[in-house]
Amino acid sequence: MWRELQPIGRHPGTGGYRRFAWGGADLECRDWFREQAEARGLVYELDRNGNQWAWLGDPAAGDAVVTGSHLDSVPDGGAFDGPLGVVSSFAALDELRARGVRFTKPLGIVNFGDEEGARFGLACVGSRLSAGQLTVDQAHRLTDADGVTLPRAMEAAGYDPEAIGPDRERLARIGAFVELHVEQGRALDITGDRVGVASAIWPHGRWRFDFRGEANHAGTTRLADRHDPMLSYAESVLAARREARLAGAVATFGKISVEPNGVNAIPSLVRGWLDSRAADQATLDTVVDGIERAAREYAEAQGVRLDVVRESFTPVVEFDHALRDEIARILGADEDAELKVPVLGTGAGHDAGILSGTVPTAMLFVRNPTGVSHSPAEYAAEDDCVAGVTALADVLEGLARR
Ligand code: HGY
Ligand code: MN
Ligand code: MN
Ligand code: MN
Repeated sequence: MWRELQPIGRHPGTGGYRRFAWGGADLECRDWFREQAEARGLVYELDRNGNQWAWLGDPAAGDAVVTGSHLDSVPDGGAFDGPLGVVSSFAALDELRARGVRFTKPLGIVNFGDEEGARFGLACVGSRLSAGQLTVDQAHRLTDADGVTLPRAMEAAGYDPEAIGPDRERLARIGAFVELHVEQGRALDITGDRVGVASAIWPHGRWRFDFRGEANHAGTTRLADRHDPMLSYAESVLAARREARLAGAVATFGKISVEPNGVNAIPSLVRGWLDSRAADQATLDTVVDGIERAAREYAEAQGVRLDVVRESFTPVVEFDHALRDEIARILGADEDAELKVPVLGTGAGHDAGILSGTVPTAMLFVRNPTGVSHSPAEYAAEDDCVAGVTALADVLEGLARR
């Protein structure tokens, strides 16, 4: 199975790790999902939002136990963020069959589409649409860097964009959703554990800072006469690091676009996208307000106009405590429920976070000794991956029997 993970994770389709929604490599990963499902005699389904499902038993019976994750990636992401959860789901099913487990409830495996939001800028599009957290109109307006809208991209991939919308009936038939994911940090490496259980997802969001200045000649314009948005942007990046450090939060300007983007032209417009996350809402608000306040001061000093748009936001997700504790017991908590299995929070968003408002949801993390993610350096050792599969199989067996 792990050999299979590598090609899926390092898809050669578009330069290795570029598995963007509805693009070539993403579609080939989707084909791989369907092949894996059909090879196991599972009933394959594509839902109205392009999420893929593989069923053992009839989901209409309800109270299904579902596991899975996503196969798309960020630009030059890693081989494990997403694919590890999907591959482990198929491997866990194989293990349960090998154990001779009889399933009293439907068991589902899901690949949620467009989790990273790398192409259209919004994370978890597939799960947000199904959970009704993204309207059809908002989704139809999503546009990529080449001006291709989500509907056009879906159509080009042979999917019907008019079909998208809430899928609450499908979600109502799920009794528990468990997403296994590579840890995007080093907590398990520090405690020396192979597998952990998630407690919560930090509140996080994406803001677009538009700095509008005055295009001019880089060589002939006196410094005193410049209204250079790049300067205001650069000072705002430093402010983001300062505000985050002060608050014990994180803030990243990870994406920028410049117009006219010429080496010898003072820009007219610099767009910077901020990703900020914190352990609680109040802290996140403090950090982002601080960054915006500093950015406005810098812009004013340069005679630059600043507009800030909040493009997406995910409130704190506290995973279902009863399900989390049941999973911890299944994974070996001792009699007095002292959790042997580490329980850890995460700053990374997940489809499980989106679903948690609708379905009892939990997450398992697999140790990542590098702690690195959203980079080719992301890693999970094979024996930790196998431990993750065994843990997931134990959890699915326990939940399918309750
Ligand atoms: O951005 C995130 O936290 C997730 O990997 N989509
Ligand atoms: Mn990710
Ligand atoms: Mn992920
Ligand atoms: Mn996820």
